[in-house]
Amino acid sequence: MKPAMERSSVALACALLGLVLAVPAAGEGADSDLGFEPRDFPELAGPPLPDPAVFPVQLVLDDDGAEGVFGFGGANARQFLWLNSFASPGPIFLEEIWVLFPAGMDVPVGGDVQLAVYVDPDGDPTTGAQLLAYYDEIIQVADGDTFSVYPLATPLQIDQPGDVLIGVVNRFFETGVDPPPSRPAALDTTLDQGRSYFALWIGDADDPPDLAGSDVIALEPGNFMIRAFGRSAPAVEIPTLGDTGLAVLAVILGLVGVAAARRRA
Ligand SMILES: [Ca+2]
Ligand SMILES: [Ca+2]
Repeated sequence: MKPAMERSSVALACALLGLVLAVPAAGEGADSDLGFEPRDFPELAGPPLPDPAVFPVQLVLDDDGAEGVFGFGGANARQFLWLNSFASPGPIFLEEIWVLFPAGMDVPVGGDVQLAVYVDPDGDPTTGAQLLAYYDEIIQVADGDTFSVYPLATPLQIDQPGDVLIGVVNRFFETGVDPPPSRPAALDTTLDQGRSYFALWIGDADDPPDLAGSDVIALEPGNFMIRAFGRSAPAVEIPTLGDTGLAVLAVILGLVGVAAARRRA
């Protein structure tokens, strides 16, 4: 991973300014720049939500159906990270991550993606967040109808307070090399939750995708089709003394007091 301090903030600002200037208005559908493009998706993507008895913690922002795609097409196609920020779920074991990939957007089945999990104590992804874990995976399905489902080999215990961010990097694509007109992120725009973001680096995303070297930008509007599931972890308990322990402590303190009194006598 390249240290953030090696990066030129001026160069990044210039790169971002170029992208922002190139942003088409939502719905214009230009395929050469940063932006949103309406697409037809099935109304209900599968599989159905898991049984809450299996995964009581269900981190979901979308309504099952995407209405469009987001990303950077043509000459500006690039690696980036798209993420959802889930309001603090408390201590959890994270066990599965789901991502819906669109059809017809040069998203290759079997292509590399990277999943990343962060915790964000201040609830503002634009100020960065702590990378907890990342997973190198491949795209299972890219039909706009079926989530790729990624069970974590080991449940990820998240004890730290804060929002949980789950993101995806399109590693199947190398920035600047034979750029396809790809917008790989499926987007639900029915009811904006205001909790989706994307992160840009100069060139390819850092590996691992530490946000310290990136610029994180709020997506407006829409919710990325990224979900996560797990179960609550037991809260960290502060040891306490029971009745017996308190009685023993009282006896010990009494004996200490008697001993001290005798020394003074
Ligand atoms: Ca929708
Ligand atoms: Ca933050």
